[in-house]
Amino acid sequence: MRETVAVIGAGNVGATLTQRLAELDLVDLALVDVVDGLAEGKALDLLEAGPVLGYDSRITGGTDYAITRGARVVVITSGLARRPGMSRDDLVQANARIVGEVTRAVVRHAPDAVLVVVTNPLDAMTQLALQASGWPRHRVVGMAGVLDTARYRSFLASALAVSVQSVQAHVLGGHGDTMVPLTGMTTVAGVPVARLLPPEQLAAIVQRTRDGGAEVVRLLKTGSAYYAPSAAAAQMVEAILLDRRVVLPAAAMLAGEYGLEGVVMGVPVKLGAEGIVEVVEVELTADERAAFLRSADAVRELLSVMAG
Ligand code: TXD
Repeated sequence: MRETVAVIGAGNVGATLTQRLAELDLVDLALVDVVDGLAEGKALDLLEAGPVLGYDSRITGGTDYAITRGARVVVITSGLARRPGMSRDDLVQANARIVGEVTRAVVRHAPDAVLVVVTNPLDAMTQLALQASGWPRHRVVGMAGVLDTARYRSFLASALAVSVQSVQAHVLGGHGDTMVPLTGMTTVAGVPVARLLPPEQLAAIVQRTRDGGAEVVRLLKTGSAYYAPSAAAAQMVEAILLDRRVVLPAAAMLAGEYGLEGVVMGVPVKLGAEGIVEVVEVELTADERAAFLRSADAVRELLSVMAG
C-alpha cells in the first residue's frame, strides 16, 4: 500500500501541487475542496494523465475528508488568494476561519500526519493551524521560505548569468514585506555575492524578491502565483516522505531559537520524516537580526488582529 498525501484546496496551488506529486509517483493523493465537483473533477483529470506520464499514483478527489484518512502528509492550500492591490494580510479574517475549520477536520481524519500550511498570510495561518491541531510543533510547518528563496535565487542567477543551481541563499523571517534575505550568506559556488554584484543591484534584487508575489499578482490580475509555490511545497513534501533531512527555510514555531518564543517565523529547518527535525540557527549580522525581529513583530501584530 502506498502512503497518502492529502491536499486541501483544489485551486491553483493545490491542483498544481497534486500534479507535481503525482509525477513523482511516490504516494497516493487525496484532493479536497468545498466546491462540489471541483476536487473530484481535477483528481479524475490528473488520474487520466497517469498512463501518458507513467505514474501509478491513485488520485481521488471530493468534498468529504474520508478520503484523507490516515494521510502521512496533509497540505493546506484552501483559502482566498490575493488580487491586485491586496496585501497578504488583507486575507487574514477570511482565511483564519477556513484554516481553523480545515485543521479540525484534518485532525479527525489524519491524526498522525505532518501538516504543511500554504494559505496566506502564511506565518499567522501556520500558527493558527498549530494551535487548532494541538499537535507538537515539529508536525506543523509553513511553506514560504523555499518560495521566497527560489525567487531570490532566480533573480540572482539571471543577473549573474549562472545556473540557479550554483546560487546558495536563504530568505528568512515572515512571508511578507518584512522578509529577510540573508545577503551576507548568499554565495555563488562559495563566492560571496557582494563580491559579484554592486550594492545597488543587490539591493534592487532583494526588493524585487520582497515584491515577488505582488509582481505576479499584478500581471495575472485574477489570482496569485502557483507554479513556483506548488514546486516549493512539493519539495517540502518530498523531504518529509523520503526523510531527506534537507535544510530548507520554512515557517516554524520558535521555542527560544533566535531569541524568540511563541511565534511562527521563517527559519532554516531540517525537514525529515517527523516534520521539523531541528530548527537550524545560523549566525545573523546585526542588521539581519534587527530585520528578523521587526519581522517577528509584524507577525505578532497580525496575530493580535486575528484574535480580534
Ligand atoms: O508562499 C506561500 N505560502 C503562498 C501562499 C504562495 C502562493 C499562494 N499562497 C496562498 O495559498 C494564497 O494566498 C491562498 O491563500 C492559498 C491558495 O492559493 P490559490 O492560488 O491556490 O487559490 P485558489 O486558486 O483560489 O484556490 C483556493 C481553493 C479554492 O478552490 C476554494 O474553493 C478552496 O480553496 N477552499 C476550500 N477548500 C476546502 N475547505 C474550505 N473551507 C475552503 N474554502 C476555500
